Amino acid sequence: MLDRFRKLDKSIRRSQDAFFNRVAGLFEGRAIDDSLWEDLEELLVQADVGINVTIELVGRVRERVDVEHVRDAERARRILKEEMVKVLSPPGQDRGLNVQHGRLNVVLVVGVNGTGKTTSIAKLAEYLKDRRWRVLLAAGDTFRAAAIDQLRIWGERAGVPVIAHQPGADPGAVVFDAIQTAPSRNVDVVVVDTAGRIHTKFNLMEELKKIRRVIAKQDESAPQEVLLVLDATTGQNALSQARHFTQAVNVTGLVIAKLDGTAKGGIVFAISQELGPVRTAD
Ligand SMILES: Nc1nc2c(ncn2[C@@H]2O[C@H](COP(=O)(O)OP(=O)(O)OP(=O)(O)O)[C@@H](O)[C@H]2O)c(=O)[nH]1
Ligand SMILES: [Mg+2]
Repeated sequence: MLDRFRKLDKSIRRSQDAFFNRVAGLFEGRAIDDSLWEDLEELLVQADVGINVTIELVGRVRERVDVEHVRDAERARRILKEEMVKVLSPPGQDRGLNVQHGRLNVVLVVGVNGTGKTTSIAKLAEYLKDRRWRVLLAAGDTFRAAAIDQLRIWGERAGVPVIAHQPGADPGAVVFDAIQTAPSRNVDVVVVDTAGRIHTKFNLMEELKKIRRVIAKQDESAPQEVLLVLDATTGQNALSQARHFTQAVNVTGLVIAKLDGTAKGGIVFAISQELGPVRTAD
């Protein structure tokens, strides 16, 4: 999944400030010595990777560099990349997005305000549509009229239909409607947008649980995916968000938005170490 999303992600490479570029840049024209490892550790910690993951990661790379008698920094950089990918997506656990033909798949997208949920849904819709999945978007963020319009515009651009009710309507009713409508439109995947919510607000999290229950009532194996969208620039608070949303609605995957243009995207490594495989969206 990670690799497949990476292919979408040209902006990581474009941005000179981006975390991954800075890591790569560190190895250019360098000898492999203690100062390289020190600089790498410093960069990873500054980027929110977290002390524990940094120590483990750099330790593993150093060990491989020793064992494999690596002398050039470019090869060391590639080893680091491999080890970073392993943290995000341990071998054997990269199961991809859990969507299957021959059934209705529901993807519920959650997260705090402004993290990039709706934008990531647009990217996901386009990604799925390109691969011949029939997608329907459900405008479950009924909180603001602008949120409904935003999803409609993205839907139009991606060429996928959008089910929306009036602003202020019950999000559960929108989701119910979308799932009911899906079979007659031969839809494979319903992607549900939700209003941004603060992870520590009890009522808001209860509302999210209710949306989840409406989905599960139609089909107990749904939602097949609950994707938590995190803002890469958030820092350590993203860990707390991940814990709360996981507790409330059983998050199945993480989407890290806004990785472009930030030197801080390292939080994804700390989170995936604690909570499992990550998906990036950019
Ligand atoms: N640079 C960058 N900006 C992004 C990305 N994703 C979202 N944004 C911007 O972040 C802002 C919020 O994005 P939305 O997709 O509306 O976020 P949201 O989580 O749906 O917000 P709410 O529905 O209000 O909670 C917008 O200005 C987006 O253009 C990204 O991957 N990179
Ligand atoms: Mg939104």
